Amino acid sequence: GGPASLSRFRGALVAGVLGDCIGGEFEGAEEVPMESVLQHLSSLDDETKGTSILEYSDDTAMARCVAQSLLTRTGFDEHDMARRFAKEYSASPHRGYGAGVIQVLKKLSSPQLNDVYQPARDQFNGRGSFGNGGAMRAAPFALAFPDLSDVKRFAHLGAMLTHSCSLGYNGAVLQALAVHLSLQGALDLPHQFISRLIKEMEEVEGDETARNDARILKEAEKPFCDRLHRIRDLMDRSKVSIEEVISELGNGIAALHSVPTAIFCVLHCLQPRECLPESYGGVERTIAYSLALGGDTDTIACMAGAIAGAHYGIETIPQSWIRCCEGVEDADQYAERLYKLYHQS
Ligand code: 8NA
Ligand code: MG
Ligand code: MG
Repeated sequence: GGPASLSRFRGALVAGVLGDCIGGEFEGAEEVPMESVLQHLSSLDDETKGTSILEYSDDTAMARCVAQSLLTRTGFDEHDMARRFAKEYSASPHRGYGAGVIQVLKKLSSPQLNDVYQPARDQFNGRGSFGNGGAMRAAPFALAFPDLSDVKRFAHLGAMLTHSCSLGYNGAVLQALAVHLSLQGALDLPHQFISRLIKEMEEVEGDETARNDARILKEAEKPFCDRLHRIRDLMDRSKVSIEEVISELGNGIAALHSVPTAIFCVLHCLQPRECLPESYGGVERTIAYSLALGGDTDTIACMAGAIAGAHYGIETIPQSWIRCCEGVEDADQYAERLYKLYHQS
């Protein structure tokens, strides 16, 4: 479909869920041979295996809350979103949440709480979390607002409910920007896509707080911009090994070590790759490649899946994958409703 078509909206949310559900198999694994990835993926096509459903994790559980809140409130409402996070956590606490964020989610359910941003600010001795938990649920922000400055603003605030360190919430801003630009067709010109992200993040990371956090954590002056430049260098190379991607960009639970990685996975898989079956479409290539990096595979595949799905659209996603993942039908409905909200405003 054309820019901001319904197919792209559906692709974004559905492929995000698929990345989470399918990627759970390898979460935390240090090394994942491509052979194991392809075996896992071909088992999804096996009709005889029948009924076993791959469950979604914290990534999708929280993205659902974001989508539901944006839809019900027709925009961003921090109290409503915080309530949904807390309620979802207490209803299903065993979805693989990060060790720190659980404390925030428990505090958010207190009826006495006035400032919904306070529990997140209290994390890690007042530094706030830099985990990728804000970024993993950022895609719906990209689908709710046609204006790029709204996407940045609300992705930031939505992440701040649990992640108050700039290295956490700026990962969410970057992920939302990537999905938003992809939705507009920006991945047709990959080099311009990355330049645009650098331009936007230059401004985002120019902020006093971000500079301060980067200094304290001994990162580059503008950490996400630094990684985006590394992505550009890797894109220009004819061959890149999995080891190099991991050492340059990371595969861990910090937003800085996973959001740029997810963006690279999408860019790297825009063309067919030797290590992947020729029959694969773009979303399949992107998710398969993300899993082969190991580490926080469900979250990297979820984020890469959302960006890729916004580019290729829903039609390219195999039915066999859709059938075996929990929560896909809901994601598809949220996408349709967000599409209407986006085009209304
Ligand atoms: P979070 O906010 O609890 O952060 C995750 C972890 O990052 C924390 O438990 C800390 O170890 C570390 N961390 C974050 N900020 C700081 C800081 N300022 N100082 C020191 N350490 C810090 O949770 P989240 O929502 O960001 O979750 C991030 C990822 O971890 C998600 O992908 C989620 O699925 C989870 N997770 C990962 C694994 C795995 O094996 N990779 C397993 C279970 C859960
Ligand atoms: Mg998860
Ligand atoms: Mg994860």
